[in-house]
Amino acid sequence: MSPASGTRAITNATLATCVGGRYGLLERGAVAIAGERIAWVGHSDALPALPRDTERLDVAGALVTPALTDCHTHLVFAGSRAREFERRVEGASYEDIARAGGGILATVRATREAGEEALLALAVARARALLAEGVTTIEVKSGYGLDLENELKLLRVARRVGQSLPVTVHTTLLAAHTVPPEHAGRADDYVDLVVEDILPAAAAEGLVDSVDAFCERIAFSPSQVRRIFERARQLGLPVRLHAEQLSDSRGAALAASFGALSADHLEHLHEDGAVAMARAGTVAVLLPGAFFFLRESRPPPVGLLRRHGVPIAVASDFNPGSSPLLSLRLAMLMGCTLFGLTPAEALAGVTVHACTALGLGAERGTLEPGKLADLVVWDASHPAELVAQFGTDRPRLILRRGQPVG
Ligand code: DI6
Ligand code: FE
Repeated sequence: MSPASGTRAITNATLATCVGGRYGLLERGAVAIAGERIAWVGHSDALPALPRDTERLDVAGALVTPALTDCHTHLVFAGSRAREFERRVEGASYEDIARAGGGILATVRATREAGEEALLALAVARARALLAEGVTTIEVKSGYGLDLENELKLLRVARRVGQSLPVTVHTTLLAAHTVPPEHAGRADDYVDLVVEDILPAAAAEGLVDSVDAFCERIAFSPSQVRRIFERARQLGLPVRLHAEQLSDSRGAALAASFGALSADHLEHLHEDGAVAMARAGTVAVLLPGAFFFLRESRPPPVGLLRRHGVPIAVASDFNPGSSPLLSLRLAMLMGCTLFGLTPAEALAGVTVHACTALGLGAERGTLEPGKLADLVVWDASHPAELVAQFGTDRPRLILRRGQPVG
């Protein structure tokens, strides 16, 4: 139950405010919450006078961070690709399997057959697992429908996830994930369909918060992506891009030229791409789950991103084919062990920079007055403990818009 004044105060906390992309540690810190928003952040001794019925919680030194944001997931799909993993372990590559009609298309077949309610049940269970580890904002892509009816179906399911659980869902239209079977060998015709039908229809239904594409040899060329981004721009929708995952297609620079919110993966990024991203304020979203599961050997150029001041986010990329990783906490750890991120970068990558990658930075991602009171009290006393441990602890308390979750 909420106090009548809607005021809460968490005191005696080790705060990691994440302001400026650093830990922003404050020992013996306090956060006052009025309604949905953070009203005050500071030292517990300096807490201003609050209404008498304020609900106070002394957390005895426990760590408090902004709630986590998973800014890249493919949460809505049916079917399993475990048999494909068997083939990959025996030597087939991800690209071989895709070219032979497996890969993304295998999931498209299963997803087209599934009804909206069945897909919703699957997606809600997945989102619940993320929420349990402190994730209250989730980006959800379409991309396993690949025709008008089925792409809209996936986006509707994504929106309904946000109505079924206390999480905020950012929907992304990824109709240009791969060329569907009915357009095999006619990628440009499929891009026509995306540009003329799917994108405007999804936008008209209010189902699209941003537009993504897979820019890759096995998917769409930069000129095809450009057509999709131009349409998105006409419709006033921000863009993001799967870029430089398996090869260098110069997708990051293209995305930056459209002021993209993010460019994601980036294993094969070159310096000109990093420079363009820095200038455009495009966030680099690193996806160590896909790197790990595809047994890649070339990590994204983190040094280059740092040198040019590109903000770095980390996400799960949860999907059935390249990253069946339903844990943002583990993605943080893998960002450190596989890509050389520091734990501070990993935390910033799932809070402040992840929110910027969704265009939500003004409202979320740090502990600051005026922001939404989405935060987590952890069974930990330092943020490095959130990273240097896996498969274990859970949040002690999750607040979303000032209200306890669960
Ligand atoms: N890159 C990826 O890693 C995922 N999509 C993409 O564009 C893979 C999705 C899948 O294999 O199902
Ligand atoms: Fe992805």
